[in-house]
Amino acid sequence: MSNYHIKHLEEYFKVYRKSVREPEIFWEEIAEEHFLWRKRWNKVLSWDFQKPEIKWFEGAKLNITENCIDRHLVTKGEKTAILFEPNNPDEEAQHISYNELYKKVNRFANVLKDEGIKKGDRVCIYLPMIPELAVSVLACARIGAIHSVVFAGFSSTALSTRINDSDCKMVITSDGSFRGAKTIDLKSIVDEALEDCPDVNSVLVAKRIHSEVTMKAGRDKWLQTLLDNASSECAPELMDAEDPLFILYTSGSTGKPKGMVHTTAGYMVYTAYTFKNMFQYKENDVYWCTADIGWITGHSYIVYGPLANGATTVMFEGVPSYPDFGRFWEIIQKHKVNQFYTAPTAIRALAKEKLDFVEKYDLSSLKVIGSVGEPINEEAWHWYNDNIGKRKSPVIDTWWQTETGGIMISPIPYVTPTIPTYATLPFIGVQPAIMDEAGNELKGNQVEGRLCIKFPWPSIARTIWGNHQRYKETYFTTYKDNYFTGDGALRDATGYYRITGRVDDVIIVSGHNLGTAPIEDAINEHPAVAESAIVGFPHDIKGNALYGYVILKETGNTRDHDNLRKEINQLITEHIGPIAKLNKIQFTEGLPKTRSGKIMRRILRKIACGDTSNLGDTSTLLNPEVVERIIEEKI
Ligand code: 7RM
Repeated sequence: MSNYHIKHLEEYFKVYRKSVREPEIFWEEIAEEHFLWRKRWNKVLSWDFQKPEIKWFEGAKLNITENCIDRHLVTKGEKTAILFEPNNPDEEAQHISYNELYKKVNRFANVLKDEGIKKGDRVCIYLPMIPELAVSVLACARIGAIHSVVFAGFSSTALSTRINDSDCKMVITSDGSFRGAKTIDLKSIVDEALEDCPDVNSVLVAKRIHSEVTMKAGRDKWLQTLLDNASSECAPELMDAEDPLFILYTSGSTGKPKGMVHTTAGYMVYTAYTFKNMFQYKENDVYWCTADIGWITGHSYIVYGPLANGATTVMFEGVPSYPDFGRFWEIIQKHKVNQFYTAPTAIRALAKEKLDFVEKYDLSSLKVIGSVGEPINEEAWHWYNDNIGKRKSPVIDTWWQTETGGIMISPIPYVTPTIPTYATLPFIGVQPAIMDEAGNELKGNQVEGRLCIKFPWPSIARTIWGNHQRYKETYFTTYKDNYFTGDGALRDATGYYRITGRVDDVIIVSGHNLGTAPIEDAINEHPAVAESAIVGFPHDIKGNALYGYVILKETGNTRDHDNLRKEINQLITEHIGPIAKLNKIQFTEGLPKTRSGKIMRRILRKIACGDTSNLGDTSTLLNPEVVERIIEEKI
C-alpha cells in the first residue's frame, strides 16, 4: 500500500499521477506512515503563489531530530549513523552509532541552552567537515534554534554579512581545518568577521588542528570543556510544522546573498522520501555524498535525508586530490560504499588523471552513482558511467536547488532509463512547466524555454530571511502562478527534461553558485578601478571560469597590470573567498551598454568565449565602437 519506495517504472507513473491528481491525499499518506509526529496536522497544504505563502502539515507538532535519531534507537542503536573519514588517510575513521549520535547531539543541545540559546534564535555554524558540524546542526534542531551554516571556505567579510543578515547570536567554529596538505586558520577568520558583528556574544570553538588561537575572554569558549560537563539527555523542543529549521544563503544575480528559509515538517518529509528513492537505500548500505554540509546538498543528503531513513552516511573531511587523485576510490573500497553522490566538477577533475587511480581500487560495492550541482557534460557522464559505474550502476543526474530543498528532476535508479546529460523525469509530486519568454507555458513535448514549477512541493523554501518581498520578486513574479527556477530547460520528444543552464546572472564555478554583482562590487573597491563586469566562459574542469572586464580610472592606467590583477583577485578573496577569483582579467576602456545603461553581458560573454563571429544585434548599443576595441585587445 505504501508508495514510499518506488521499484519500477510503471509504479513510478502510477504514483506520479496520484501525486498530481490528489497531492494532499498522497503526501498525507507518506507523512503518516513514515514519520514520528507528536501532534497530527489539521491541514495538509495551503498555498498561494501570489502572496506567496506555502504551508504544509499545518498544526502538526514534531521534532526533526526525534525522526533522525531517537526513533531509530530501538532497532538500530548500534548501527553506524555517521561514518567520518578524516582528511589524512592515516588517521582512523570514526564510526558514530545512532546511540552515540543521540548522546552527542543532546550534550551539544544542552550546551547551547546553557549558553542562552532559545527556540527561534539564529546560530551561525562555520566549521569544516568534522563530526561536530553534523552534531551542531542537529543540536540546533533539537532545541528549535535556527541554524545558518556558512561554508568554511567563505571569507571573513562573507561570513560577517551572513551573520548580520540573520542576526545570529552565536558562532560555532573550530581552531582550524585540514584541507589536503594545507591547514586553514578558521578561528582568525571568525575573529576578523566578528569585528563587524556586535550582536554575537558567544563563540564555541572545537579543536581540530590544535593550533594556537586567541580566545576572547567572556566571548570564546572551548567546546569540548562545555560538552564534558553537559548531560546527554535533552528533551526535544516541540516544533510547529512551519517553524523555521534553518537558513542557508545562496547567491542571487544581484545584491546581497539570499537567506533561504526552510521549515520543519515539509522539508523532513521531502528530503527523506527523495533520499530513499534516489539512492534506493537498503538497510546496511553505506551511502556517501561528497558535498560539504555548508551547501544544501550536504544539509539534505548528508544529514537530514539519510538520518531520517536510519542510514549510514559518510562524512569526508578532505579533498579528492589528497594524498593523490585516487582518494575517492580508495574510500569507496575501504568503506564498501554502495551509493556515491558527487559533483560534475569533481568528476571532470578526476577524469583528467590517469585511469590507474581508479583501477587500483575495488569499486564493486557501488550500486548507484549520482551527480549534482550543474549540468553534467556528455564526456564526463560517460567517463563516470564507464569507469566508476562500470555501466552497471546507474548514473543519476539530479537537478535541484537550495530553494527547492530536495531533488526535483532525476532518474530513479533501476526505475528510470537514463540518457547522458538528461535529468529525465520529475520526481513524485513535482510539476514542472516550460515557459517562453513572453510567459506562456509551452505544453507538449519537444519544447525549450525557462523552467518553472507550477505546484508546491513540501520542501520549497518559504521565504528569504527578512525580505519576503525579494522572495516574491525573485521567484513568483516573472511567471504568474509559477515558481521560477532561474534555469533554462528542454523537454524532449519522450518527455525527458534536460537542464540547459542558468538564464540569469548566476555563474556556476566548480559547482559554486556565484552572483556577478557581489564580485563586481568587490573589484570596484579597488582605488584604481572605475567599473567592471564579470562573465563566465567554459572551463575544462570548473565547468565555468570567470572573466573580468575592468575599466581603470585615469590614475590606474600608469600601474603595472599584472600587479593590479593580483590585487583585484586579493580583494575578491577577502570579500567573497578564493572560489570567486577571476581566471582572466582584461583591462578595457569601455563596456558595451544599452541606452538605459545596462551592461550587455551577452556580448561580453561571447567575446570571453572567443565566439565573435556572430555577436547578434549590437545596434541598440549606446557605444557600439567599444565592442571592436574589446575584441582587438582580448587576452
Ligand atoms: C543542489 C544545488 C542550484 C543550481 C540550479 C542549476 C544548477 C544543480 C543540476 C544543475 C543542471 C543538474 N543547489 N544545477 N543541479 N544544473 N543539472 N543536475 O546545486 O542552489 O547550489 O544550485 O545549480 O543551475 O539552479 S544550488
